[in-house]
Amino acid sequence: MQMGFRWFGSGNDNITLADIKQIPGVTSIVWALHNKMPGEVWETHEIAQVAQEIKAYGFTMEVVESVNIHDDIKIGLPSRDAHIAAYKQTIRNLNEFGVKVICYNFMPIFDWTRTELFFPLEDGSTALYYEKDKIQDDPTEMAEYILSKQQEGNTFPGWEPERMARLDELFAAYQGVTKEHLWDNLKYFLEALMPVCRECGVVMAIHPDDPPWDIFGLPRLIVDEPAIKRLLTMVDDPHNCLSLCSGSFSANPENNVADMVRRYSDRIAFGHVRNVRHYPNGDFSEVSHRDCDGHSGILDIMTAYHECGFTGVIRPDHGRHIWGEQCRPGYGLYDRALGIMYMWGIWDSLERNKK
Ligand SMILES: [Mn+2]
Repeated sequence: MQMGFRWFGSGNDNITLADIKQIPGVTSIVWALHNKMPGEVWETHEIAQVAQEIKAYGFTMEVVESVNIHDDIKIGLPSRDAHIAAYKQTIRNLNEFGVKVICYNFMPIFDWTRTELFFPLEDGSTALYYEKDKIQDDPTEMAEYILSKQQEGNTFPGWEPERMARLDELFAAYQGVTKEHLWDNLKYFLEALMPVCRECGVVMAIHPDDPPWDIFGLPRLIVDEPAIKRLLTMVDDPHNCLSLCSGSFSANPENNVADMVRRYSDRIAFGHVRNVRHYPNGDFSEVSHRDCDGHSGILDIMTAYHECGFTGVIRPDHGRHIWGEQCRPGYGLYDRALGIMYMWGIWDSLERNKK
């Protein structure tokens, strides 16, 4: 396992590379050009600038999270081919800087969805929370709430205000896009990219839908084990992989993430580790990484990765907001650093006791 940490870039993150360097065992920065809109080519001179900063601290940068997919590709419009051509160019450009894993998602319109970004937990910290009853027919209120929590000057990946301003237009464009259409469009996209991925040795690693069920009448694909199986077999190429997010999948108590790790370890290119607590009414809250604080099964998940001899990058996904830290929702320094130490504690102990 290599330990990664998501960093949003100079001027776009209160956390510095110097801060991250002091977290034990972090060797890899999970990064992106956050000013890029879906569909734009990431130019080499722009990548070079970030690469220089990351490499100056001795970090690797093999995982990008995310290169977002233009809605025209997800909808399956004729203009998708031009966007796919741009995506291929971005893959080639990233490959020049040693990028090997591209995380992306195929969620229509909305990225991760929560109803409360600073929900108070019993210990005085706050965390991201999902109240099932608040996600009904009209997404406007939720979108406005989430955008209102955007920090001055900092981007909010997946919630670009430019896209959110066109919500009605986007919903209209997705009218008639069924789950099967969305699967077809994902297949079309991946099949188009595979030759470039093979040529460059870069893998596409899809992030599951968060939460893993349909919202606002929009179809969602990567929600459970049968969906993983369908994804990996419909484009059966070692460059078609997963970013296995324990928190996303385990928001549905039916999903067993440790089993997913064991079953698909050869196609997991990148891991997000996060713990989720379920409430009986279907709501869920994010919690600390400690196994007993939630229901994701962090001990089993880490054990499964260890058993499989996982050598890819794992990062703590979201953390709570603790000790008064002012930060992007879910992306503070302190609790993610605690999560890393918890993961290393499990891992080092498994290593020592390895037969
Ligand atoms: Mn995740």
